[in-house]
Amino acid sequence: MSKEKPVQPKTEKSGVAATLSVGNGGEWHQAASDDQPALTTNQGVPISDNQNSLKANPNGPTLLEDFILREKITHFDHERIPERIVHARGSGAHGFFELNHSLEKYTTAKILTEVGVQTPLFARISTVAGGSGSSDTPRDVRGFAIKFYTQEGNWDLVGNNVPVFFIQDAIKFPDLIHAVKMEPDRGFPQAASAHDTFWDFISLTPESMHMVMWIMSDRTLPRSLRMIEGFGVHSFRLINAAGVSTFVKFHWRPKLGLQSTLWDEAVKIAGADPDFHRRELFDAISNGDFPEWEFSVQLFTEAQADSFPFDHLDPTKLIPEELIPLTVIGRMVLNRWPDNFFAETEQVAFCPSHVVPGIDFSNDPLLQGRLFSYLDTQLSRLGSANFNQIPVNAPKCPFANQQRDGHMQMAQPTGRVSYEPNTLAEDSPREHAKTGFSSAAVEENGVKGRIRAASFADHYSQARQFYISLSSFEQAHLASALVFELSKLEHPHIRTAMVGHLRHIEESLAQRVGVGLGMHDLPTAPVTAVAVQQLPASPALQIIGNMKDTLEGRVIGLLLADGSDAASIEAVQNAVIRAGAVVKCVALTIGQVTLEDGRVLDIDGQLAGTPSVMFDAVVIILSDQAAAKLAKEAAAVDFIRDAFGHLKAIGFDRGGEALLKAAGIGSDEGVMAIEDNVDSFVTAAKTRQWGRETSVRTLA
Ligand code: HDD
Repeated sequence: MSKEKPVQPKTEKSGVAATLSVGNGGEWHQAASDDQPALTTNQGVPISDNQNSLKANPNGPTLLEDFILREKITHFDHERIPERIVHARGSGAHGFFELNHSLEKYTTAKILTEVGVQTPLFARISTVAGGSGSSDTPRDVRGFAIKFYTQEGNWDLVGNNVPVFFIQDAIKFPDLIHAVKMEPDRGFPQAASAHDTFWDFISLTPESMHMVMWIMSDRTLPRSLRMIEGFGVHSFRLINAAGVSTFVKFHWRPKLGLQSTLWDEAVKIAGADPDFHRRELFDAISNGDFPEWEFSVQLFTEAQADSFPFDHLDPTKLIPEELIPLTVIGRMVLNRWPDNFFAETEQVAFCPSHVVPGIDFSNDPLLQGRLFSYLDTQLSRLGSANFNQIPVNAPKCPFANQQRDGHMQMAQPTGRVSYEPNTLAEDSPREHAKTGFSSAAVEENGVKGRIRAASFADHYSQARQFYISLSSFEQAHLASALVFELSKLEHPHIRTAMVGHLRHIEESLAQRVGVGLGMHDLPTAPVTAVAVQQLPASPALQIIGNMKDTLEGRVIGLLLADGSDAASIEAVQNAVIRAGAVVKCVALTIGQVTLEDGRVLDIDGQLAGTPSVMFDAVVIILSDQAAAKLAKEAAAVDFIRDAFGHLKAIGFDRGGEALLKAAGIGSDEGVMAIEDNVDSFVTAAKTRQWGRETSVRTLA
């Protein structure tokens, strides 16, 4: 549990019955008292009737004269702005960054040199492909964008939860996104990559193979937005006081550890609660259980970079931690949900080009293109070059220049001078050579052209390295994900091309996927420009091997009914809460249940609307009669079968055991009587029962 003071959402006055009066047409008017603010138009004119438009007579036409109606409807008609072309669905929160290790040797950026200083920030975590109303749990990359409001201006670190990208050059981005978005003639699928156009493009883009391994892995099925990593992806530069620059990669690691769902679980969560991730983040922040990430850097010199077996300017490559270790330099805490979703989460405008003195770009061609794209996008999305004046986008340090006017200008500069240099306004802003932003003094030479560096030619070695680094369970999930996605294609030649690529990554993977797709012979692998290197495994890339031994941030579901045993419930609640998790009680109906000792217990969720996919582990505590009744309820049987199928720990008492039997659930290490055994249940709940998987599912 975080130590920071909880920030509760503003409480609404609830339960106060409205005083209503009835108008001539039977419509209700809510009576206002003198101390309530007057409802007005946007011009401040008080409104006397907000229920009826102005009519020529009681049954007559509405009058054009009704400026109140026209203003209200016009404003409503313009309430939407274009959603982001990518990353449209996102959740944001305010927080702070605190540095605990100075990088003064490498940079002048105060945010990276002043230990202990808390820099305010706004974070937005998103899916990529779906529209703003799509669900939270598709198989998709998560965007991980941070706007730091530093003392020296805003720094936007616009990354993903995957450290590499699909393409090496920004000129390919519109094609990539057109391919993954819903197909233009039919308008589907929404928020899904399992369709022909995506895999057609990918099969013709071998540079995407490393990213393909990541997106087909469990990384793209996060259990919670609090349980994902974040990566700046590109190499950036830090510049120190002497003007010397060092390359840097940025990493975020979640305090709660990495955790993913299974595919079947993610699909069912999407139905049970399409806002699963957003709600979870909202609840955590509202409860003072603040999400936290460690911020780390990988620092390396040009000479070190030259010795890597890949080009670090190629965004389809990562730098294994075994090669350049991570140095933890600070932490990010998210501690305040926005007051208004549109004003903040929707209008926040991130641009990788927003950097501060002491931080600079590298020549990564994807980053170079991004430096143009985001500013351009904000102009069309927010409609004005003055988008920086929207509170969530405005710097929190002083800012002043001679830029003027434009749509929706909020500032009202005074005086006759709107240019620099000048002699007429001594107090007007001036350039400061010493403290102002300077680019790294990098020498450039060579022949101009539309060129791809030869050092970008190796498309398979790191894809292979990622695959062989995974645990056997994760490898199986990845293979099954490929089978699922490719099985959805109408055009078999795309499947064939993809399996051909897999042969360069790992023959056994190609074999698994080929068999899963019903192929008799594996297709020929495509030609490669360079030989695939046998890079060593990097265990840091696993999820399962790196899960944290904790129940913090997890939720345990108790299936109860009238007559459930109070002592068992209490024992589970105490143990689970001690371990840092939350307990939610589920019963056939919402309200309360009366326990066997006569006490009443509040119920958090109604069974049909609260399936076990909402929980990390479950406990079934029932009287014999309740068990017999629930055995006839499909929702109760599914609750248990899904918990078992999703490899969760299941605890039970005697009645619970009867229901397990009725659901046809056998026993294994993760299914246990809780009597005298609550601690073992808590231990089992911290992980999935991986050994069970092959008994419930045929994996590729
Ligand atoms: Fe991008 C949004 C991350 C490549 C063009 N991108 C966007 C967001 C994230 C990323 C997290 C959402 C920001 C928010 O929450 O508002 N994008 C990435 C990463 C990339 C990447 C990690 C590769 C390493 N993007 C990329 C390229 C281009 C874009 C190569 C164009 C050449 N991205 C955009 C955009 C978006 C965007 C169209 C849509 C909405 C926005 O910018 O504000 O400009």
